[in-house]
Amino acid sequence: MDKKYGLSEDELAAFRKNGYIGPFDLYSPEEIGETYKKLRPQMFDREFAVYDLDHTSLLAGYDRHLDIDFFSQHIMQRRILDKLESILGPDILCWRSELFPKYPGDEGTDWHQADTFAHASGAPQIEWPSSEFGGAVTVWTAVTEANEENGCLRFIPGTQEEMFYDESKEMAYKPEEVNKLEKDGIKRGFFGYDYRNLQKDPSFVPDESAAASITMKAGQFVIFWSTLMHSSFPNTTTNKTRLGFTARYVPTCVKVYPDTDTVDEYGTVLSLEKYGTVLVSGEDDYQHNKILNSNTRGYVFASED
Ligand SMILES: O=C(O)CCC(=O)C(=O)O
Repeated sequence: MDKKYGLSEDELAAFRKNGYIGPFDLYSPEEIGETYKKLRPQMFDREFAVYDLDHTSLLAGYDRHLDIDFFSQHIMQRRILDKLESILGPDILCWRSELFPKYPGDEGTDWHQADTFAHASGAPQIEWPSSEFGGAVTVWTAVTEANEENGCLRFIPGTQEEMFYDESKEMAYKPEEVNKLEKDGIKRGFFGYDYRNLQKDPSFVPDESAAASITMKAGQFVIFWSTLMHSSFPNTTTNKTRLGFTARYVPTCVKVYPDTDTVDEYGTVLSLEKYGTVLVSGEDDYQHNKILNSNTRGYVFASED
């Protein structure tokens, strides 16, 4: 059956070649602007959040689709899911979401690729059946406008099938030191880590000249493989926060947080007691993962038109 918002053959071919596709419209700038006003106090309110963290923690933006109704609905928007089904097939889990604010003056995000997401925790967070290449399909939604001045994403097209980083290498958490680093004249870091520590070849330098800037209107989303080489610019404005919301999806055959009930990264240990994946599409024939049917406020996950 044709999907109303599915990718066309040309779009799918472009996604396979480049590792990303979009941006696509989802909410109008006015609609998301109004939503953002309501979301701000909700983002500070952690009463129903699945992790016991202060709102100032770096990980406070993790998995808010599990307690904030707007994000619970957002991860199941048909405009997103139809496209994901074109890429991943019918049976899909959302296993992680993250809020990525960049406040005026903040550094950009270092060039990186994520295959198992072991990069900060040292333990694989997702595990594909052995024959398949890993990673997650990421949907990054611009809650505010994102441009070259306030920190839009940068992608190096076509880099998604070769890992230039070894996520099993040690990467020390040193926020005081690494936040001051400049790479090729651009202030970038990786949330207290120096991502270059994971390079397979220590002399490797990402080819910035091949990079595309993904400028986005508020309310648009872009889809990319987490294994695509990606980064973002610093926020060089004095008054324009950039906020992105990332949702990460995998097919149901993937094991999420295999053999662990905690996550230890960015200097914080999280208990996975209240965590679960969300079956956003199709059936789960594998039953590898705990699946939540509703968020912690009782909102029942259902696809949104
Ligand atoms: O928003 C950013 O600066 C980085 C986002 C990112 O790395 C991701 O969504 O995977």
